[in-house]
Amino acid sequence: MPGVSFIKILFLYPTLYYQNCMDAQSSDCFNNDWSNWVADCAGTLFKGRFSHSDQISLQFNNILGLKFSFSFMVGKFDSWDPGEDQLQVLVDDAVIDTFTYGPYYGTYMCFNSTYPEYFDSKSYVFNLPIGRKSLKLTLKGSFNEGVDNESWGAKKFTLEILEPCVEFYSDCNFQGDIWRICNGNQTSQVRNIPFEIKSILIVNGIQVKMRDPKYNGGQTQTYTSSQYCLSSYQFPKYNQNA
Ligand SMILES: [Ca+2]
Ligand SMILES: [Ca+2]
Repeated sequence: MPGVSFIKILFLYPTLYYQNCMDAQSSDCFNNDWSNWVADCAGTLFKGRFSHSDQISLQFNNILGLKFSFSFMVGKFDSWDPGEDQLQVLVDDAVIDTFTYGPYYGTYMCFNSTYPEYFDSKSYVFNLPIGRKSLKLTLKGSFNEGVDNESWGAKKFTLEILEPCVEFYSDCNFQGDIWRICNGNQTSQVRNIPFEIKSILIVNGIQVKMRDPKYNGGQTQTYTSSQYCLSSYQFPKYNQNA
């Protein structure tokens, strides 16, 4: 078993992984995440407007964690009818919430002047299976009339990793054997790993520190982003046969 003198992983909480369209007039509301449709309701930009069976999704790859928090603000525009019209939130195609509002719920702000608007903050905590490296979030509408009568929008998308993981691999580009550390604590300190580390998958907000007396003059190496090919990180017990 090869020895690494020192590996320390610092998990900083919460790990804010993704944000989009956070402010009333954020310019990134116009990027292509989720959708390139943008609507302005009384000075507040939303992705939208959507109606009928419109749905929007965002796929996250090379994301690592056991527990996540997803939040957004929904804009209910005009005449939503309970029992007919609804919006669903899906994680990897599994529905985690379904909600609706009444046609006269809210205050009159924009679009059809007969019906009011309502801005509502939504937040969800969910788990992913260990080893999963991708995540798809979807907002899926079901409305029987068009945007002139009833529609929705969304903004303030935020994805946080509540329980992040780090994965070490025996080959470059996240291939080969996997050695994984997930932690709900602030730090994790490890003294033995099962192979020479060739690549490391690290999400934003995590620091991995590694040290060995015979490597790099015993200096601590700190990594704050994924390492695709650590060709130089030869631990002593591997070097002896090189
Ligand atoms: Ca209206
Ligand atoms: Ca309807």
